[in-house]
Amino acid sequence: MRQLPADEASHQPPRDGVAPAHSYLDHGTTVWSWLTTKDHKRIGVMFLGSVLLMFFMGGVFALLLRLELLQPQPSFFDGLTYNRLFTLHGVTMVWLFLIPSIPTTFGNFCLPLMLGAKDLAFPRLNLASLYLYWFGALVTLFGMFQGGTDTGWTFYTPYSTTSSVEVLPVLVGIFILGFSTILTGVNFIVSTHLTRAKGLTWRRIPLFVWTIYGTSIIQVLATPVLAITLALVGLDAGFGIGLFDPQRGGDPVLYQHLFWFYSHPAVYIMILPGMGVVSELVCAFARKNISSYAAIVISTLGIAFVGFFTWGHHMFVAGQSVFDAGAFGVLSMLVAIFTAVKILTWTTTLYRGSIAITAPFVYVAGFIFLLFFGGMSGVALATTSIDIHWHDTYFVVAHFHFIMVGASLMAFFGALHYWFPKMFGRRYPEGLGIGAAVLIVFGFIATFLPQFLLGNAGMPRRYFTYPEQYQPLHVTSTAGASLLGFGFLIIALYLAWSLRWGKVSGANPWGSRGYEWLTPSPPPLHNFHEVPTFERDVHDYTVPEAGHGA
Ligand code: HEM
Ligand SMILES: [Cu+2]
Repeated sequence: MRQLPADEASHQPPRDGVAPAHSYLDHGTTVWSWLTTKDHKRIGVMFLGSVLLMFFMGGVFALLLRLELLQPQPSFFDGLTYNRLFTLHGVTMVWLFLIPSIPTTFGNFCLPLMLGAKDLAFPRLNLASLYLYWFGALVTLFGMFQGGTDTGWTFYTPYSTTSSVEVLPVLVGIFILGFSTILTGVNFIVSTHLTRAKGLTWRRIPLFVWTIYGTSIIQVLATPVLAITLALVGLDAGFGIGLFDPQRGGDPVLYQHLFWFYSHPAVYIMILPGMGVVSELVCAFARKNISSYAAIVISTLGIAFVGFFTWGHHMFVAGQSVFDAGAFGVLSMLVAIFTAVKILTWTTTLYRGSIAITAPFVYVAGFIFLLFFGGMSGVALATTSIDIHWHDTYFVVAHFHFIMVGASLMAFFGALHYWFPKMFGRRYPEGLGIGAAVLIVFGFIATFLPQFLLGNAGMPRRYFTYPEQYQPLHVTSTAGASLLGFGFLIIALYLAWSLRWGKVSGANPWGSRGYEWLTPSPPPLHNFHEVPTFERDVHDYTVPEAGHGA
């Protein structure tokens, strides 16, 4: 196992907690200077604070759900409250946390640094994306708390359009959030095409940038479909046009097609950025270039493209023809092949690498391990004959949490620990970081592995009462969820502490060859004292690095 390079700054005594002079952090210390900034780094940091708050809220809803599921009979909540809680949890975790999680925070912060640019192509638009996110989040949360929305995050019709439950404010909120996502996507696509520094050819841009690029294409193409769908549900619920109501000649299955035509590609908006983080961290902690750059780029674009043709696998039991079900099944498995190419490329890069065990690396190892299982359970669910048995059971709940939590969330926390020193110029206690990461990975397995068994035994999702024989597995799952909660609490505490009292970090504490480490920590407002010339491949560890961290 390799020791990390001595971080030259860590030998200097901390200077009264003041970060190096003239970083982006101390260009204006008033709240107003932050609220009116056009700096991608500050906007990234404000998004980070916002999505972490949403994750905390979504996590509390999850723990309340798990608490109720300790007992087979109703204990803390009634059925209506349980339905409202999983709606709150699902909507918060999907639209307020995971979709913006990596692109708007680390994407925003790192993209210009990785492209050798001063900022994104449209700085004002970037700030507008943040305000739209805040406004959309407020309207969505107000709608759910005030209206008591209990439809689940899928808003299936005709229940969402004919029942007395209030869905309109929530739909409006998610509609606004969609525009924040679209504007961010446009900004990232144009920046990748037009702001690259000299010498930075497409064959050289970091793999994280490729995944943000692929994600942005999905965001720009798929999100308008969600906007139209939500508008139609709003019209149906508000004016009774009956588009999705069979009693008035409408078709509720049409809603499912429209909803999943967006929501399945949306799962790649939630996983592709994480895959990009893993490609960066695998190279940094194995001190090796990726074993195949082309394999990662092609599989990224492959997932983004084929992902648009698989939505029907959510509707195998909605009266689909055998041909359609077969076609959607095969296309879904094609996505699994691209995912397998990534897992193979990461593992061959790690093979014979000089691995440094750090907190970010533990999250990467967890990501690869859990994505493998999450992916394999996805292949099984894409097989129509088996899915008829597992549809709408805890097997499905386990499957998507393996991908959304086991993979995406691990990548998010890996990225947070990896780029924390660059963003804030401070180190966090590595030992505690590794311990918390291990706790999170095992807490995750204890929470969601039992749910595969529950689902296979017939436990339906969204039920809050169940036959007694399921109790041991539910209790194990809740115990695991508490470990997860405890792990996230420890992380919140030591990162908050490190912001003020952590060791001052040097420019490149990991000895990484990522281009973003060519600038000081934290970076100056304009990113580089002099724009680097990109003469080498990113993560090329074969050439000695002169003045790295200049
Ligand atoms: C961190 C720990 C988490 C725990 C312990 C957890 C737990 C749960 C539980 C108990 C349910 C309800 C299952 C049911 O009654 O059917 C649920 C549903 C769900 N979770 Fe999580 N969850 C976590 C994280 C996440 C994350 C990060 C996402 C991100 C996308 C997410 C997305 C969802 C969705 C979409 C549903 C379905 C809600 C519905 O049925 O409408 N969860 N989760
Ligand atoms: Cu899907």
